[in-house]
Amino acid sequence: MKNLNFKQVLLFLVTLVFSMASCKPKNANNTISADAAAKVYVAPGKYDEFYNFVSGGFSGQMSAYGLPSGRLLRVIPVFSVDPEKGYGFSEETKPMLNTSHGFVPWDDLHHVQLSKTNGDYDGKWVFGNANNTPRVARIDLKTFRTAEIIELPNSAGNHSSPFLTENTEYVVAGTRFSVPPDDVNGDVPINTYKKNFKGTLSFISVKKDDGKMELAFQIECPGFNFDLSRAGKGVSHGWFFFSCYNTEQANTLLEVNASQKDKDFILAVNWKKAEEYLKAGKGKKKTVRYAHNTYNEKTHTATSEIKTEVIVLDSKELKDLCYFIPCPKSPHGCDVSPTGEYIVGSGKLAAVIPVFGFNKMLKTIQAKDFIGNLEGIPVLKYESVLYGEVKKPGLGPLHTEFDNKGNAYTSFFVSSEVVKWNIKDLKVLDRVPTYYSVGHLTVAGGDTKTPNGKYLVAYNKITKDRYLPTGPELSQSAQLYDISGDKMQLILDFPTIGEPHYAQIAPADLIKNNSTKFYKLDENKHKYASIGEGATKVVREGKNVHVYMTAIRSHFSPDNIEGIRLGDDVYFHVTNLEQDWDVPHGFGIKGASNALRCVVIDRNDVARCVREPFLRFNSFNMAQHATDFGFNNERSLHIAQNLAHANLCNAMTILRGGIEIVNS
Ligand code: K7E
Repeated sequence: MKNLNFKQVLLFLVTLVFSMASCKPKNANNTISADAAAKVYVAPGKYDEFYNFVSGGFSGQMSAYGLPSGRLLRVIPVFSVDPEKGYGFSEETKPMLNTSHGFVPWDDLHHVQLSKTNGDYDGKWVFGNANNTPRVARIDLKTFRTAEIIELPNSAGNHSSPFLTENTEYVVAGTRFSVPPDDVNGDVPINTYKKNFKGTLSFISVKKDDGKMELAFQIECPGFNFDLSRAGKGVSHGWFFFSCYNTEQANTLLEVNASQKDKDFILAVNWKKAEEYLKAGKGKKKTVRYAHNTYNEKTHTATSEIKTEVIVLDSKELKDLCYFIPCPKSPHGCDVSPTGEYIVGSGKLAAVIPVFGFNKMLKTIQAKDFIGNLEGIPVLKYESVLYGEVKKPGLGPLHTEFDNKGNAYTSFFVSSEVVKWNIKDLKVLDRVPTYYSVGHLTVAGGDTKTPNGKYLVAYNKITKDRYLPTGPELSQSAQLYDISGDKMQLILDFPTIGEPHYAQIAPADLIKNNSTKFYKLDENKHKYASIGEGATKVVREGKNVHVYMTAIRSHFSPDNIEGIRLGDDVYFHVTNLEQDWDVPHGFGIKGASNALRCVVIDRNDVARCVREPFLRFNSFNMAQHATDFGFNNERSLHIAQNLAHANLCNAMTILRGGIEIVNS
């Protein structure tokens, strides 16, 4: 939500925000009743009931928590390098971070989405978007690893992303900012914004069995800003809804100029129709450049391919593909109820929450009840599509999710609260404060056809007074509410990694039994794998020396490497021989830029770890002290340090003066 429109909210309501942030209710602690501790207590050795997948925002990672305990289980590296897992350091994983602009080892992982079958989570994958250099990632929930990343051309600020259709037919990603096309016609002056800047919606197909993504097609829309989106489901399956703002198409001072109009829009897209047009050959091939990166579980190696073409459908020319629904001031969240009938628009600057009826929308289209036409797209009459408005809900509505009893829960950024309301009669039923300035919220299964409805988590922007201070910057914050009763009850605060934007909650049973325990050694197809200690060797190829090495607790083989000469590039390919759950090993070399960081702690991965163009020594001794291995959260560090204390470091230290080790 750190976008221009929030700046505008802050401009208008700055005093109010400050007063909200500083007026922590005196009895805040008392509002938590005595049974809260029991509700979140998960006894040592017991499992949590849910996984909570949380976006890491500017950390570029995703994290998995257990609920209701709030225990951090794993940080999953996606768009940023991660020394704990070697991601982005080992030669095997570097291609995952390749883009058409080269190696981009950072991004803002903004929203997460669990894969769905028949509108419910199926526990196979979780997707995340990169906001900055537009990308979509697929994480495999068998391994909790990033399996695939696809870059998106014709996009900038990939914010209304990644949202999924009800059978994961498509991951959909709308561009936050309209941009000129990526092809040769893209070099245009800003004063031609209205003519040349376009908003592009990307549809990425997902293969049912292995999840393989392809950029199936894009829809070129008017140059508006597409903020968030949700797929239709149930009755509205086949449609997609995008909130859009800056329909003024301003290109200066967006904080003010992009929110002049009384109403912006929700764009309704008939993607089944798009498929028909595609089949009928109505798409146009456009020249672009985007990276498509895939991690292969057999070779334990990622590859990056640059693709150069995309098929684009033009919303201006193709009838019945897109419709605009007017929506009060700068809609942000755009959420669809479990039945698919109700579409909730949350205008950040609006005083009401409009709820649209899907069937009313179809009737309005049928009756051609239009109030105009914008660049070839019919604009429907607000009153005809509107089911009703939630009156006086709060200030700054952002996001809405649903429970299993016909209720909706909306987050309010400015008034710092979660408001529960009934979908049918649109009456407000309950409100609870958040501490403070909540962004997204998530209900267990809250965007599915059958929400679980037991818990709600609010992801906050401000945490003053909630945790021990940590200098000028405070911890990020999540707050867990029990929503099983009539009244919502705050039961836990827990910090998160990075800025949590969106998150989703899935039953643990859906995921935990499918967890991969280790990679089978005889299935390892890595080019430099050593299957067993007997297969280890040192091979010279001109100036390149390949060390085929194995690691098993707690021994490297070979443990002496001789014959290295000045000017050689030495590659260490380390195969982990362990065939048991959770026995990773690390590898590092003192003084190497990747010594502490590029540690191969993958189960059976092989890594070409270090390249040394200025080698000044001619022998390694790989002996280790067996008892020195520390198998804990800081594995990589421990093992690297242990190596430094082992004989290896002696060889390195003596000759340290001239050693410079760089990544290849
Ligand atoms: Cu509302 Cu960028 Cu999804 Cu933040 S976003 S809150």
